[in-house]
Amino acid sequence: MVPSKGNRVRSTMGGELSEGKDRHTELGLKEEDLVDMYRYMLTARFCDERQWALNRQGKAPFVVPVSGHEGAQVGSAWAFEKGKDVFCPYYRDLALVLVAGLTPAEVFMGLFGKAADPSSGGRQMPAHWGSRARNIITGSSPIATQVLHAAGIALAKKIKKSDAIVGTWFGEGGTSEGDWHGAMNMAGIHQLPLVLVCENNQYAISVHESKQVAGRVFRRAEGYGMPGIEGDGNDVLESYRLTKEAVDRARSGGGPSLIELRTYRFYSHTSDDDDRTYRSKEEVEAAKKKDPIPAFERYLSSVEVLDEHRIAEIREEVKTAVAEGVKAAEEADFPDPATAMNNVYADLPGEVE
Ligand SMILES: Cc1ncc(C[n+]2csc(CCOP(=O)(O)OP(=O)(O)O)c2C)c(N)n1
Ligand SMILES: [Mg+2]
Repeated sequence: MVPSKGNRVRSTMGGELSEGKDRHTELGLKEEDLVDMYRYMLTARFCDERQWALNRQGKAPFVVPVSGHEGAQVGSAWAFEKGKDVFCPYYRDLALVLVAGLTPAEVFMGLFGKAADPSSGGRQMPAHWGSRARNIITGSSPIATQVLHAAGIALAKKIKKSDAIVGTWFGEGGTSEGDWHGAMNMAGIHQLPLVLVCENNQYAISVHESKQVAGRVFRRAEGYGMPGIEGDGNDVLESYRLTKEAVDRARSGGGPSLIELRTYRFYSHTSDDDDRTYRSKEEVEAAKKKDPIPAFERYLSSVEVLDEHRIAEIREEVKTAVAEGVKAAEEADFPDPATAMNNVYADLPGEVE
């Protein structure tokens, strides 16, 4: 179904994947795709748990948790073509960059600031992933700047008549930024091959959505001449379906789309935040009942793709792969101090008096 401009398309799942109904075949997804999607969701979750523990052990300076967002990220990322399309993520997109091609070892290289970090050789802030080989554009820290980068890259793709498209991801807080509105405006005017995905987790650090957006995020699309679509981000298949429609539209010259995927983050904003100061334990517990991972496990069981035994095996396999990634990154070298000024100055400045 292709929504008309500004139309609302509602997910019918309400945080629960419908069971016993083969939705994935209708979406053109094979059983192998489903198992891979599940593995990526688990990989992100286990990386998150490890990085949080490493932070508390004093081994990782700064961590941005993904837990809760895995359905929205894996589902939306799955709609793009790896090796061709361009990914402009934000700091919460750990599951997304894994789908785009980063390995757990590379993620932890970045976290520890090791030389083999593909984002920057250990120079970027953690969670600002990038990889030239995978078309992942490392972001700037001011929120929503990646949306402008994405619009610029999409304009270049259009001018060059490339059939590659661009995806960009951001939180609902990011949609208050001037950069976001500028990018939306350019995308609409030039009908850019761009898919904009909002992971609405209801908070921008401590600021609730009700103090951030007077209306609804997806409705903002209408003002910029593009379809605005809302869906359940805890439902990985729904996230895929809505994004795939937008990707197909963008690739066939139909212009940009804004997709709002509603979800929740289970931990604090970052390792430097304490969410107990602005939301209740009960609210967090209620949100965890809609955890996208057990919801997908129930779906996989109901369509007989995975049984309980196989789920337990895959969980162990993924946990081991993540632990190996952590170990490889822990053992890797830090950058040579002599390279500290590489890519900073064309000519090294003289000594400062
Ligand atoms: C321009 C700018 N203002 C403020 C900040 C501080 N800041 C970092 S993340 C963040 C919250 C963003 O929330 P949202 O876009 O909803 O994404 P979420 O973290 O919830 O996934 C803020 C205010 C910043 N990095 N850049
Ligand atoms: Mg948010």
